[in-house]
Amino acid sequence: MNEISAGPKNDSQMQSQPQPEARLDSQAVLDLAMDCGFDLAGISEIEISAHEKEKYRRWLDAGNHGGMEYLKNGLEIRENPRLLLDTAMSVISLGLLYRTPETVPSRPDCGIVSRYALGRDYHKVMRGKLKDFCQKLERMAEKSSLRCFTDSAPVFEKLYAAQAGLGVRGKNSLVISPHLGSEFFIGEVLISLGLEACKPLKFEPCKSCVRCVEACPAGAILDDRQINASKCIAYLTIEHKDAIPEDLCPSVGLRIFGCDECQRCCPWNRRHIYTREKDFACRLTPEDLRLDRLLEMTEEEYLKKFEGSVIRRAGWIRFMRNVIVAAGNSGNPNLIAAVDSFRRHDSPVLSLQAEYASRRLEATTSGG
Ligand code: B12
Ligand code: SF4
Repeated sequence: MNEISAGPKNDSQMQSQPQPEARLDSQAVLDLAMDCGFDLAGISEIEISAHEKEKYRRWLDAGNHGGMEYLKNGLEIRENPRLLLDTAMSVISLGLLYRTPETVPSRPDCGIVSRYALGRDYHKVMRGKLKDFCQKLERMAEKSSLRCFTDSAPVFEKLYAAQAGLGVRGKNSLVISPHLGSEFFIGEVLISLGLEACKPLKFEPCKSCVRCVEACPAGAILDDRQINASKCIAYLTIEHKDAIPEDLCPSVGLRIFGCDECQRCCPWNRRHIYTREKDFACRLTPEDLRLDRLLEMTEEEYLKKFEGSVIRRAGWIRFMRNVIVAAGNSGNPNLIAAVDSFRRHDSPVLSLQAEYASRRLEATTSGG
């Protein structure tokens, strides 16, 4: 395994004027994060600028969030994170790399699962690590109050991570670290102490590069480091509740959970630097992802197969919907009967999706 460079650890990245209320050495906090197994760590102030708030509201107003109403409902907390911890002064952002040397080789008869979902559910892994970090931090800063999150509260995780110097936002909207690329999860700890903040990195990852914009099968990447989530395949296969609209199905291809295209093509992800986290080791093989087998999978089998995996969070209906879409895109005539059988399914999501997929399979396999 290659050595992973730690996040901002040296004093030169700290702001010159420590805040008067700081009672904890920021460098000690960053060192503790590394000792707890995180790959990146940084500290920022908790305030969100009016410009960011406005930008986010405009993104919502344009309908880019699709059906993710929680992004709208959590607006008040996002804009005022002290509603999560009223004494919070600083945010400690933490990054955990998930890139593994092994992935599932692509095969035309198999569905594709995004890299972040190949191992143990990252919420569980991050939660365990954050808990350990917070317990140790509490011992260092006895009278402080802490709360930690990872994808579990309306918090601008990418924004804080960028402000804390973990990386810089790329055109695909993700935070790219000059050391690790973008294949890392973000978690954060809100703390009642005013810690000395790190400086954002002076690093421009994208410049004139448009690889991700061109590679995105859904044309979902907008200007200004944002995406139209309602078209993004990760949204369609994970968050979207209903049948995937017929016109968007071709872009999904064989992807049955998430999408990696805008990261796979990114030059910052080319380095052979891998996670140290054993729980992220790939648990799936091509045999697990054979579309003919998945089309026959019962809910019980699904729950068993994906126990401990983030895939289980989608639920059987959404997952089978994705398998039906992929089967429809496969051009494999052997899957027609299995797809057709879902047209009479009690779930309107599955029956409608099967109708679209059957149409597409018939058209592609009959040369029409
Ligand atoms: C909703 C959501 C999604 C949605 C929407 C994604 C999106 N880009 O908005 C969907 C379902 C599509 C999605 C997909 C994925 N997601 Co997601 N997702 C989230 C979630 C819960 C909220 C993101 C959000 O607020 N989006 C709304 C947009 C408008 O917000 P924003 O992009 O942060 O932009 C705001 C500011 O940052 C600012 N801003 C914009 N541009 C710039 C530029 C500069 C210079 C600055 C300073 C600020 C700035 O303006 C905006 C408004 O203020 C976060 C967790 C969290 N709580 O943050 C994870 C999160 C962003 N997802 C993550 C991951 C891993 C993914 C996937 C890679 C999973 C996969 N393989 O399928 C894909 C990647 C797709 C992509 N290109 O974004 C990670 C990203 C880690 C990283 N290194 O960046 C996060 C942080 C989860 C985590 N805890 O690790 N996701
Ligand atoms: S995850 Fe896939 S669909 Fe979404 S923006 Fe990236 S390349 Fe496009």
